[in-house]
Amino acid sequence: MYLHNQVIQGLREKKRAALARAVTLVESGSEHAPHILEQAYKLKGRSKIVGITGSPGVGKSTLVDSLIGVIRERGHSVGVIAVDPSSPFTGGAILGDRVRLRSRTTDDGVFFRSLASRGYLGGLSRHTGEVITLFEAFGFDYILVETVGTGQSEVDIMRYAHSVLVVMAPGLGDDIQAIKAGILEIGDVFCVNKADRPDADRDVAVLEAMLALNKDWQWKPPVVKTVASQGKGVPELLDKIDEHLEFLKQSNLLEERVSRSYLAALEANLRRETVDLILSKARSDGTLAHALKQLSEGKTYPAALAKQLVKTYLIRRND
Ligand SMILES: Nc1nc2c(ncn2[C@@H]2O[C@H](COP(=O)(O)OP(=O)(O)OP(=O)(O)O)[C@@H](O)[C@H]2O)c(=O)[nH]1
Ligand SMILES: [Mg+2]
Repeated sequence: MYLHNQVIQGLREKKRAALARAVTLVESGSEHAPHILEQAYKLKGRSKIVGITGSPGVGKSTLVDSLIGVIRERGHSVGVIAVDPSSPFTGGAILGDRVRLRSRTTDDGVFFRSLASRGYLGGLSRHTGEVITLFEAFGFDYILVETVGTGQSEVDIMRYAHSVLVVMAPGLGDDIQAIKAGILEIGDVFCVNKADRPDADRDVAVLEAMLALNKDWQWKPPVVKTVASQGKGVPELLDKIDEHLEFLKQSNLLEERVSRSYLAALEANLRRETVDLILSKARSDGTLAHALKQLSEGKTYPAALAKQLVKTYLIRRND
């Protein structure tokens, strides 16, 4: 049996080793990847995809750990994708013995994977959407995608989510800045974590006041207070995430979110395809070597050259 058929069979049988294998093959651009993805797109079901973003150190990973505990207690399965993780996950182990038994190695209902977001072109990894698809094909009830919310590629990753959770924490001065930078627009649910610290209530009030400025919400994003390290407020947070997904379904907005994620995946792949196409043509006809020489002699600059290459190779003469 071909490797890709084996992997797909394994995904159908919910074997975690097959999922791990599939992700590796897709990430490394293996020749098997297109076959696996083709089947995975057919298999994918109804996972709830939750994007989790926020400034460094606000407690996203701790919150994910804690959410895993609650999701498992409710009898659901969960896959976690951490994009560029800087802090480790414990696999739902932080909440004490009750949850510690369900470590990531023994619990079949939990699966972790880390991805690099900046492997290619400095932007969104073209594989993020594909890896999410593999997780969907595996059939997790929830898929949590954690990324540090500091730049455009993180915002891009959130385009794959049905619900976006924005995490903040008191005492991190940059948070109001983050709000200005458009975080307010991308969040469906807001979480003020580290509520055991002073100023949490003030931050909740500030956030709610800012959200109240927009009177046109179809869905007014709720603000939930949590102490992720103790699991406090986390069941309520999951309730709000569930409510948001229910709202999307009721109002027929889920399809919009799904097509937004297809667009993100298409964009990432188009970028790669066009760059590969242009570079290989320019390399084989000698244009690339000439162009690089011109650049080093200061006769042109990269942006102008890029436009020219697109014209040369992508736009047909009679267009
Ligand atoms: N006091 C307090 N500390 C917390 C809470 N949640 C997380 N922490 C601590 O905050 C620190 C950062 O937590 P992480 O979960 O790694 O934060 P993160 O947002 O994932 O960080 P990056 O991935 O580096 O952006 C850790 O030392 C946690 O133990 C909380 O509710 N209260
Ligand atoms: Mg983290």
